[in-house]
Amino acid sequence: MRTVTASAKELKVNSVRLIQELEALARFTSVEQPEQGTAVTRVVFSEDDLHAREWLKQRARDAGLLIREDAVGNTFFRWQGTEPDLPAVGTGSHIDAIPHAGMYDGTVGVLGGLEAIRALQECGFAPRRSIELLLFTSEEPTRFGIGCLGSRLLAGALDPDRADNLRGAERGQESDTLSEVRLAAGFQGPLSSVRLKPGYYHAWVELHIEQGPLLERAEIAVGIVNAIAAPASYRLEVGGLGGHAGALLMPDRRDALCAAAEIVLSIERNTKATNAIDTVATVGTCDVYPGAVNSVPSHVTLQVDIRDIDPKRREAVMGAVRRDIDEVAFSRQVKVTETLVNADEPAICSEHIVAMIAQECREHGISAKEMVSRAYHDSLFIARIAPIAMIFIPCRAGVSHRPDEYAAPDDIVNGTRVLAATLARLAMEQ
Ligand code: HGY
Ligand code: MN
Ligand code: MN
Repeated sequence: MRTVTASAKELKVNSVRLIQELEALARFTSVEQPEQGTAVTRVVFSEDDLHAREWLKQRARDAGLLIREDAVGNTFFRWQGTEPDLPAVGTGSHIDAIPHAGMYDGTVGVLGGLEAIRALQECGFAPRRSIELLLFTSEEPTRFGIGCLGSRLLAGALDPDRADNLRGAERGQESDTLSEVRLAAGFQGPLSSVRLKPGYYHAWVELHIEQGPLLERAEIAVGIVNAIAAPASYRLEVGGLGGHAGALLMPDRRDALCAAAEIVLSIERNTKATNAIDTVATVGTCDVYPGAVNSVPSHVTLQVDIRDIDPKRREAVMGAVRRDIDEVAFSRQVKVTETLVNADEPAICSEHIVAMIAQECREHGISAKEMVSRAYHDSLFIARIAPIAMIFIPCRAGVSHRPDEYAAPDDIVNGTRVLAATLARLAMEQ
């Protein structure tokens, strides 16, 4: 049995198996398929999600991995090392998908991680440190309104009681709490048991599609992430006065949707005013009550997502937006309440692991460049308990969170090969 690091030459990623598994996983969805592309909706703890998890667990069992699920459904697939008591080397990502998303976001990191382990097994490599593949619960904010739910709990970055009482963000209806949903899905135990001890991981590397156009534009095969932008999200409730669309005269109106529209444009204007390419903001949902064509909107709920690699600049944008909100509230006689969902710090990646990935790319003859991740990932929170890095692969035209999201097989295989070689090197470290 080989104990040296798996050399680049001997690593054989089984691309047919990997692409077939990505296609199989994409079928765990109930959403209607478009003419072009592959649409995937897979909300956490939905039937589709639970069936996909069972399918994945069987693939991991077939690879001889030890499986553990925690109280929120984070699932650990461990390849035991020759020194199992040493802190493991981790990799992984998510399989939940926002409505009408694509088939590569997250899944490339989960199935690429599984394939990296199998490629190392098949070339006779024996890791000193265990290598652990992690499937995170609820990376997407779709159901519970906050992203990276599972990794926040692993890193101690979210209060377990607050988490258990999060109510589904399926708008307009009272939905179950996380506690009710996870117990019904079979994940028992207190959420306080989810947190990992510091030092649990020796190192962590996540493989993910770039979800942006830079690698493809530069014709570079691998992005080595050196920092992950800081996300923040808010819920804004705009309370006005409803009424009959015909009888309520314009001077008497306190139209919540018109006020919300001014707020949405303020968010866009103040974000652009930073003239910083790294500052981005999105109002992704707008729920109008009562939502009838002949009724003046009395209440609107906006979910706001704002990110920057510089959290201070992000906060300055929100400060300017709040000043505009005060003016809109006064001039339109509406009441606006702000609820902070999350405001996180950015993550800086480990220079050591970044350099190691760069070396692996050189040895594999794969073009690479360092870059910032503007999307957030579970690695943003794992960075609080372990040294991390991420490996990006190109996605066509930078498209993501859409059915026409696409990553080429060669790029997926390249990323998986670099991941496997990096995990092997890390797993042999003192
Ligand atoms: O929104 C994000 O950045 C991630 O794709 N959930
Ligand atoms: Mn996503
Ligand atoms: Mn993702």
